[in-house]
Amino acid sequence: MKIVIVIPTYNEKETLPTLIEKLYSEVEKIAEKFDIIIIDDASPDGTGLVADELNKKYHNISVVKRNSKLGLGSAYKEGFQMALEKFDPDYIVQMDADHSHDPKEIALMIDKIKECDYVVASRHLPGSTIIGWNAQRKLLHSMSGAMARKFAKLDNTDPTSGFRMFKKNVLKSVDFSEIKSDGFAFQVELLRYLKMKGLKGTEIPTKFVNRKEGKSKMGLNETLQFSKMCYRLLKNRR
Ligand SMILES: Nc1nc2c(ncn2[C@@H]2O[C@H](COP(=O)(O)OP(=O)(O)OP(=O)(O)O)[C@@H](O)[C@H]2O)c(=O)[nH]1
Ligand SMILES: [Mg+2]
Repeated sequence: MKIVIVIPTYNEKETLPTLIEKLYSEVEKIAEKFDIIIIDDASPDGTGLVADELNKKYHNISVVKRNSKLGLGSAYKEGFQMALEKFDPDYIVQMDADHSHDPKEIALMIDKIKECDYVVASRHLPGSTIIGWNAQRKLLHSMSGAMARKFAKLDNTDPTSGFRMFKKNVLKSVDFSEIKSDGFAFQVELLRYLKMKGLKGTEIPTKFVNRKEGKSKMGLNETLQFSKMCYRLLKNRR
């Protein structure tokens, strides 16, 4: 079985090396072949060069260096398409670089995906935990989750989760030009797109740990983009 893991990065030079090390020890046990795609948006801290060094050590890391900060959703669009064209894997995983998502849970996703089209790691199932968020971050998260459920008509317990696994044919069936969001709102718009196509997802509980190194990229601009997406969905404009 072949897996590709797509990781968008912006200023993650502290977190990336240890994440790649953990991915190796976990994913090597479960996949016959696995590749990692890092989509870096000209990180000023030199994450792109750190990724090149990691590839010299591990040999199966493809580093895409873009010229400017084009957004998380835009990075996933490019990374998913590259995964399909270059590697033709059975499963594609998306995850953050900041250790919020535990590579150990990829094995649980593989067990679950056999019954459905895609799996989302949810922070709101029995057995899930969120470690290290302050009250403001919790509030922002519950508001964005509630808005996603209402405006995108999703029934996911955690529609903004960025830790997911897809079967190859699921992503092959996506026309990425129809997903307008290039920022964090992409996560919700993709779920809505898959739901409208009649594809079925399932959820697994996850242990989500707030980043200890580097800085969050979730800011006012992302919140505005998210609100715009909700408005667009409400008006039923794509
Ligand atoms: N290529 C690329 N990656 C990005 C961009 N914005 C964020 N990322 C990456 O996307 C992932 C998620 O970003 P985070 O800053 O961790 O966002 P978050 O998890 O919602 O926020 P925190 O909970 O505060 O960490 C990380 O791996 C980031 O480095 C971007 O514009 N381009
Ligand atoms: Mg994060």
